[in-house]
Amino acid sequence: MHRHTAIRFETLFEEEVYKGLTDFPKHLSSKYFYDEKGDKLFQDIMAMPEYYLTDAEFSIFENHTEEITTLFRKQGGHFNLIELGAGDGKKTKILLNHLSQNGADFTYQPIDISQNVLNGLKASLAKELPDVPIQTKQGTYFEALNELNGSNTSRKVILFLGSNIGNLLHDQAIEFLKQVRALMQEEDLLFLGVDQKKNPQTILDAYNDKTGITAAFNKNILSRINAELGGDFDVDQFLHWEVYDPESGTAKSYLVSKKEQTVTIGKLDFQAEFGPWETIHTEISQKYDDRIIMWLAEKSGLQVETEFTDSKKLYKNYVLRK
Ligand code: AVI
Repeated sequence: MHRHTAIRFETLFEEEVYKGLTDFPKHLSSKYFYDEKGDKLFQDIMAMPEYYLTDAEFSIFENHTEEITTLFRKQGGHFNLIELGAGDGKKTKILLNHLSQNGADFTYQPIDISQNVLNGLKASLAKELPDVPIQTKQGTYFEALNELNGSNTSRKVILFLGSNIGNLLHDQAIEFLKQVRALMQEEDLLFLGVDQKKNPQTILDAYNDKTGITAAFNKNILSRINAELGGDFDVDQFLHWEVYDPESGTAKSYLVSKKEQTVTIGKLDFQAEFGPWETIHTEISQKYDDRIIMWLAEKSGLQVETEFTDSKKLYKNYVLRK
């Protein structure tokens, strides 16, 4: 039975879990994959051979270091290299190293929701690239961007890598890009990493690896509900399922209930009923081509200045301006 009286939620997580599991069809947001265990599983995904995205972006940075850093330095003077959702900074370190060795006047400003991630990044940079000035900001992209903007007038180069934009629906991506644009000056750059449309099988393999790491990552959202909201999901009774539509370029992840079952979520004081093979939609990972990117840029008032790709054209980094 669902509780239909007005419920007071203590956190957005509680509210979204309740709404998502009482909706039809059911859904949960992929932003909740990332607790400590989820962060670790995502690191494992990035290291898998099937997950070509990370290697492709890494190779773009390695093969085009000079051109990319020259673009960043084009206007001269001090600039802030801001990274939205920095993670372990592995790819960015290639650029940081090159900039620092060539005497660029810049400050690296990684933004991440997780202080844990930022501490790790700070420690590894202090060891590997001690000359790079770093200023970390914990928070959501916009809180942190706004704060950085208010406190500093330096030129900005904003990095949004790893096809993170692909986890947003087109409307959300446009809203996001518009908000980034509002914080940009004429001379600022947005450096955007996006996965490309390709052989559909390559995409399905990347999001449904045989070792089951992606399945564990997807199911981690249920484990989180168990741990944080007193849920009793039996994660083995759900199947990780991936589909890819080559026309729209949208990969979608689901958790599929293997049987009729009832799950109690203690903290929310409600029970979610699942029919056999009922789905919970958990994530989209959008794939793009130049036309989609041009359309997104136009809708959000940005212009594509140039782009970089890897030898197999699996992935692209676009440079955008206001
Ligand atoms: C973080 N994000 C860009 C990843 C992606 O490719 O959509 C998350 C992920 N989901 C499954 N595998 C990786």
